[in-house]
Amino acid sequence: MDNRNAKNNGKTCIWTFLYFIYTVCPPPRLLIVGQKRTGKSSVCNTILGKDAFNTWGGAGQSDGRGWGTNENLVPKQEKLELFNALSLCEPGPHILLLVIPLQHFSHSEKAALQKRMEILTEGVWRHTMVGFTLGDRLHDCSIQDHIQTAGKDLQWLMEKCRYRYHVLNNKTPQDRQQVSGLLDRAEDMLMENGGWHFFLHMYCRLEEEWSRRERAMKERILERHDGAGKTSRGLAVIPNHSQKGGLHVNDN
Ligand SMILES: Nc1nc2c(ncn2[C@@H]2O[C@H](COP(=O)(O)OP(=O)(O)OP(=O)(O)O)[C@@H](O)[C@H]2O)c(=O)[nH]1
Ligand SMILES: [Mg+2]
Repeated sequence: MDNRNAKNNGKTCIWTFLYFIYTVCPPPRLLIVGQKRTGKSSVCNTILGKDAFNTWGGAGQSDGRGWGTNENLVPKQEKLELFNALSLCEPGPHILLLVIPLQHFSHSEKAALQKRMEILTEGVWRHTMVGFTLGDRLHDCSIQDHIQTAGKDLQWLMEKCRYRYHVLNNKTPQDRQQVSGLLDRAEDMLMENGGWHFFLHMYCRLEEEWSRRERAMKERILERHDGAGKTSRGLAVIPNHSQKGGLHVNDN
């Protein structure tokens, strides 16, 4: 945990992202990210088992949440904070713990999150896990029921994260089982990723290379099939924006 941010809420309260780095020695390194007032500091405190970070204000009230005024444009300051957070956990975090309260996850929240994750490239998702806060609000409902009934935006997020999530109730930090469950999940992710951490520079280079190859392949196919994207057998060529950057041929 980088304690440089601890008890420094005068500064951190204006941040839309807040980052705390938790280092279980040795790895995994966790970078905790999320919108304002979603419970990031509380998650850090729960993991640490002590009040290292200030938490105040309404408990996850929706009017206090948000990424800023324009969900489609990520302010420069936010980007700088994000890169700064990444540099604090050099060579890179193993896990990005995305803090999402167990409340309605709206379409605009999804759009805002998507814009921010795009900065980190598509590859960031394989290092991302959702930490649901406000676990105490689940009551009799199971987390699976919540996900199933929460609508397509949360479904989208779950698919992006390959259903890697963990529920936390920060009102019961003495419950150490929830913390060990979270860290176990983080360890599993680390294994799934072959021990690799998130490395922004490398993922940017990979994305450039994938789109370069995709462009080149598309050009070659178009050249071969009189530039219309239609083959002589009537097969339409559809670009595939997946990470592998290949092309699919759709038979219709
Ligand atoms: N009931 C309940 N309240 C929570 C939980 N987690 C956080 N809160 C409350 O939500 C509010 C915001 O929590 P913080 O941890 O300060 O959230 P934050 O994301 O660090 O907020 P900023 O740093 O201002 O962006 C506080 O009042 C917390 O007590 C939880 O699991 N259950
Ligand atoms: Mg905070």
